[in-house]
Amino acid sequence: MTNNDLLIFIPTYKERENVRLIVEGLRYNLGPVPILFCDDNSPDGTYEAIMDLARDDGAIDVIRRPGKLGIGSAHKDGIREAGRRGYRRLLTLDCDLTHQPSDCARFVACERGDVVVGSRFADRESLADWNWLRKALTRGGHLATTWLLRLPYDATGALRLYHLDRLGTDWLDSVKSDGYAFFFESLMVLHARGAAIEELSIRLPKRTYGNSKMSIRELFKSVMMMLRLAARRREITRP
Ligand SMILES: Nc1nc2c(ncn2[C@@H]2O[C@H](COP(=O)(O)OP(=O)(O)OP(=O)(O)O)[C@@H](O)[C@H]2O)c(=O)[nH]1
Ligand SMILES: [Mg+2]
Repeated sequence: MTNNDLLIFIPTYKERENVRLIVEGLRYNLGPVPILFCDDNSPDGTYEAIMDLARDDGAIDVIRRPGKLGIGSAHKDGIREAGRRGYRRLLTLDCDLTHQPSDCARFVACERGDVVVGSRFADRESLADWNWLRKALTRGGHLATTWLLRLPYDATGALRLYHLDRLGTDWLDSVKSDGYAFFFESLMVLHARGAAIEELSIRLPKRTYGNSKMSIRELFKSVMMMLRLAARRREITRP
């Protein structure tokens, strides 16, 4: 693996307890791969916790933004930064250990496709630890992206491997969402551009520390974005 082969990107908002655990898990499973965090000035000291880790580990870096600008905008900044730094591949994941570092190793080993996304629907046991409400919301989101956006993938997850050497980053200019809708909008744009999308089955334990940042308001905004994208689907997917 060359120095510019792989970057790991992790957005954080109020994840102080989780940053050390995720870094330990990634180091154990993937070795000294560079990790870039994007923290939105979390009020709980997440940035300081990342800087503590970075003092002992030179392969940890962080973008600090002035306030909570949204998970989608963090992913866009991370992907663009990886492109600017010349990385061939970018692995993205959540900080809360729902994306398991052992699964990340399978993504990194996957050379198929232009983008590899984690699937929570290929294996019946993927969401075994979750309560019925989160399962219902996740399955509902999956049905909606499958039928309204015609995306035959798990389009709402953040565990992804982008082969930036094949995709570049210009496609991001077409992705407007700064919130959770980023995940399905980005996949729709990539799908429309003919990118090869691969899926790997993943199992998600539920969050152990910290709280979900997905508010009712964020959920509502994502649903509205999905309806807008569904209405524009033919225009977006026209060759
Ligand atoms: N930089 C940044 N990170 C964010 C923002 N919103 C969420 N995140 C991070 O994005 C990741 C996913 O957010 P979660 O709150 O876990 O969302 P979720 O997975 O839908 O919710 P849970 O299932 O309850 O964990 C976590 O690492 C968050 O800290 C944001 O506005 N800015
Ligand atoms: Mg989560």
